[in-house]
Parts: sequence; structure tokens; C-alpha cells
Amino acid sequence: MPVALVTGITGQDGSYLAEHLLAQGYRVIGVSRRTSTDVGSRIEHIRADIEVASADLLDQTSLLTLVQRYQPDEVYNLAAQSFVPTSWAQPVLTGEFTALGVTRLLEAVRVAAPEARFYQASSSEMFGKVQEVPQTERTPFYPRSPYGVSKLYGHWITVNYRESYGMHACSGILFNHESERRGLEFVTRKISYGVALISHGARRELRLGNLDAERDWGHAADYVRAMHMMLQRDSPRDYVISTGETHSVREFAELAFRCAGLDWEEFVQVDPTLKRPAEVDQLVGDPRLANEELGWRPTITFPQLVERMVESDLAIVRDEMARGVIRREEPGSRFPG
Ligand code: NAP
Ligand code: F7E
Repeated sequence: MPVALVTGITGQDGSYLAEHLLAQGYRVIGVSRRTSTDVGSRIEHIRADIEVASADLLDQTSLLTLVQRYQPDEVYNLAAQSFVPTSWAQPVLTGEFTALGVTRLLEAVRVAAPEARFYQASSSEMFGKVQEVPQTERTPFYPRSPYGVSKLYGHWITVNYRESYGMHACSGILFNHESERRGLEFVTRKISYGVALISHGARRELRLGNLDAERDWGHAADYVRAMHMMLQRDSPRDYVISTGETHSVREFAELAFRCAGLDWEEFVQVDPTLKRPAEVDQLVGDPRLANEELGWRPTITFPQLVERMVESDLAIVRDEMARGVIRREEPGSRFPG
């Protein structure tokens, strides 16, 4: 039974990747840091099928001990401080997790399991102020946030360990991928959950920032398949993983409200305080290399993604209201930014 070590197991991608690897017959070791509250809701349904080990990207010894103990065949580094606005509020911490954390894990693998195959979760945020459209594996990078800069470090250190030590290390340059399990602070889930709250009468408005930003949005379940496919290649190489389509935040909102039979313009308020110090205006990836060499293709379309997220949040909010977790909106209160 091949052994896969997955950091960031409690995150969106960690949960989908674990499901996929279990279906492929792997022994899955999920890595979680110690927290004072339970962060395991996304993996509750597979908790009996995986093992969860404790380690932190900030702690070199914990990572080395982990790799020594489990001797993984494949290591997927999904852990990161992944929310772009927080990277301006906590730039040093973001660099520690999202940049140097990659070196710490690579060092642990180099020392304790050098034959293991290593996947780094790189990001389209590295393209930032885009230098060409669409973006490919050869497009120059121009990150626009401390998060993007940190991911770029993680990307190049992975290339460097591949070239310096001959390790089977590669990066997936993944464009935005969302799901019913997306964190509530990211714009797609903020919208789908906001639509559900409004639809059930628990809120009267949804405050958003830049409606003109355009993203290449896919579904996380499709994207984790690409991560696994990349590690099955004999020679490691980096790939852009995207749908090749771009849509604005406005379009996402319009469609999401329509899924619930509502007109977005009646409920969405633009809040300038939610705009970013430096924006990534438009992202659209060219996934042809992954199509051709990996045989990877997304299966969930943009309208299906939006519909799935809205349907899921309508059910979640219905249940939360039935349990009294959400109260109907008091007059004058506002949806939190
Ligand atoms: P996510 O939901 O924010 O999950 C991040 C994970 O990292 C969580 O499990 C979190 O654990 C863990 N983590 C954070 N700091 C850690 C630390 N110091 N030590 C150990 N674990 C730590 O992110 P995601 O959407 O699943 O994304 C997965 C990866 O892909 C991230 O690296 C992200 O930057 C990258 N990425 C995401 C996208 C996207 O559109 N989703 C696109 C490109 C790249 P806690 O539960 O304890 O907080
Ligand atoms: O923002 C705009 C915002 O926070 C998307 C992460 O997974 O993907 C993600 O980063 C766009 C931006 O994701 C609101 O200004 C408008 O232009 O959902 P987001 P992101 O910043 O693209 C990349 C690939 C990653 O690697 C990251 O880890 O939407 N926007 N109004 C808003 N965004 C938020 N969050 N909230 C708003 O109210």
C-alpha cells in the first residue's frame, strides 16, 4: 500500500485529496497542527480511514520526525496561510508558513526520505500583474501580495531541490478552485453563503469589494486529481492547472443569486474597505500542457460550480436556522465583511 503524507489535511484541498488517494488505495497520513479548537469538520467523514499526525510548518523537528516515522512514497504540501488579505496584515507570518515552511518540509524529505515524490501547492497568484494572457508554465511571474511573493519562493525552492538534489519534486500552478468546502472568507463561498442567508431571511445585504476582478474558477475535486497525476510521471515537471475560462466576481454573484431566484443588484453593496492594496485584475490559465501530458481535464463547469455551492449553502443555512445557530437579522445590522 503506497503511503501519502498530506499537509493541510484540514483545509479544502486536503479533504478532497485524501478522498481521492483513499479511492486509489493509499494509506493516507494527514498532517495537522495543534489548535485549541476543532478544525476537523472537513475530514469528519473520512476520519476513520486516515491517520492524522501532528506537525507544524514552523517547526523543523516536527516535520523531520514525521517523515522519518512514516517513510512516505508521496508528500503533498498543501499547508499554507492561504488568504491573500491576511498576507498584508501578517506578512512575516505568511512568509514563515507559505515560503520558508516549504524549505523546512523539503529538508525533512531530503534527509529522511529522499526518494519520496514531493508536490508543492503553487498558485496563479504568482502571476499577479499578468505579463501575458493566458498564463502558461513559461509566463514570467509578477506577484502582487505578500502571499504571492511567498508562494513564488515556495515554487522556486521546489525547483531548486529538484535541480540541486535530483529529488522528484514538482509544483502545480493551480488557478482558483472552489467548492462546497471552501473557507467562508473567500469570495465565492462568501457569496454562496451570503445568498443562502439572504434567501432564508437571515440577512438583507451582502458587502463585497472589487466586482470587476476576474478569476479562472474550477472545482477543487477536479484539481486534486491533477496533483496526484503529476506525481505519477517518471520525470517531475511543473504544470498550470486551470479551466481556461475567466469570469468576474460580478458574474459569479449574478449567477449565484439567480440560482436562489434572487436579483443580485437588490442585495450586493460595494464596500471600498474590502478592496485590496494591490489587486490581481484578471487571471486565466492555459492548461494545455496538463491536458496533453497528464490527460487531465476539469469535469465541473462554472455554472455547475456556482449551483453546487449555492445548493449546499442553502441546505447548511436551513439546518443552522433550524438549530437556532443563526438568528434572523436585527434591523440595522450588517453582513460582516
Ligand atoms: P485552506 O483551506 O486555507 O487550507 C490551508 C491548510 O493549511 C489548513 O489545513 C491549515 O490548517 C494548514 N496550515 C496553515 N498553517 C499551517 C502550519 N503552520 N502548519 C501546519 N498546517 C498549517 O487552503 P486550500 O484552499 O485547501 O489550499 C491548499 C493549498 O493550495 C494552499 O497551500 C494554498 O495556498 C494553495 N492554493 C490554493 C488555491 C485555491 O484556489 N484553493 C489555488 C492555488 C494554490 P488549520 O486547519 O490548522 O488552519
Ligand atoms: O478573491 C475579489 C478579490 O479571496 C478573489 C486563494 O485560494 O486563489 C485564492 O486567492 C477576488 C479578488 O481569492 C471580495 O479582490 C471582491 O480579486 O476569493 P479570493 P484570491 O485572492 O484569488 C488563489 C489562486 C490562491 O492561491 C489563494 O490561496 O475576489 N473580491 N470582493 C473579494 N474577495 C474576498 N475574499 N472578499 C470579498 O468581499
